[in-house]
Amino acid sequence: MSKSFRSNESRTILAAKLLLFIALVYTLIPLPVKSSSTISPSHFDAVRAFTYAKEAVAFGERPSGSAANLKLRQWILADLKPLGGQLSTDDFTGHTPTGPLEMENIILKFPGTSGRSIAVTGHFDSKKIPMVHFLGANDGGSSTGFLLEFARVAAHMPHQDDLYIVFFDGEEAIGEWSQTDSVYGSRHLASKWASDGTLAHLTALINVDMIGDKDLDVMNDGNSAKYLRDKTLAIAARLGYGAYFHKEPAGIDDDHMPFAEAGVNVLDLIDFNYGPNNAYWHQASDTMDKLSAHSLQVVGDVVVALVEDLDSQKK
Ligand code: 1BN
Ligand code: ZN
Repeated sequence: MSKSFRSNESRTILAAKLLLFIALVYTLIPLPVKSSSTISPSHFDAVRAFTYAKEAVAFGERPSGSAANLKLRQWILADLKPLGGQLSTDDFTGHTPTGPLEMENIILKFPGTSGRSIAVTGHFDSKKIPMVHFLGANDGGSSTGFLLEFARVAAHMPHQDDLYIVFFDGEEAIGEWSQTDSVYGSRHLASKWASDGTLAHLTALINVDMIGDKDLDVMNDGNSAKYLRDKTLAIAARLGYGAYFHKEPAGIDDDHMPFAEAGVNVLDLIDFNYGPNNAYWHQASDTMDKLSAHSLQVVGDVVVALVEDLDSQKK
């Protein structure tokens, strides 16, 4: 047995021990957890949407015309600005039962090349309810958080159509909900877009409302276009989210209606079953603890897939 053979042998053993040590170290050190936003920039990050909703709700009661509503608008605009795209405001006077109120929709557009457009919308105002500290975490907060995160996704999404993200003011009625006392922002924008020709290019408008409820069950709104409802159900089933979407249609009034009445293909995604017997709706109990990031993830994934599907269509 030569000396060199023995040293070769010990070198081999040493190398094996070293490899074993490296393998052990690798199994013991945890890999950094990938945040969902590092997976892909066009992935909807519901934790971010939830945080945005919480931040919006922290502005307090935010009815149209209030100081908090104005501050919230400034905050939304500041958040959207770095995303690029064409950011604008649509200022108008809402003629309410208690007098005129200055209101403002916020519009972000990512122009495409197809000559067609898709809009994703929701409201940021909260209802003013006398004697009630109404924060509207789900009703106003969830749509605001959702749209801020969707705007970030849209900024990274390959698209042929113009993508519009619209934050409506004045969704809530000042008094009793009626045709003339409700959806001030969407009525104003539908009329404006009809006049300036934008509406003629709009192939779909997807409105979200009250989509943060922990116990998510999204309506199959009978006032929405059947083909958009069917696409939504098919996408939800494909993503494993079928259980969160009602199959039976039932109609509901919301910010999509002025566009539906103007002939646009619309879809309203709303969970109008908030708390036992809808007990949290328009109540002081509509607070952040009733919401979950998972519900925002379900709706976010479905809306992203739906927009991708609609955008890829050759019409
Ligand atoms: C949704 C949230 N809505 C108001 N806040 C619209 C609505 C109004 C739904 C009346 C049902 C009845
Ligand atoms: Zn409401």
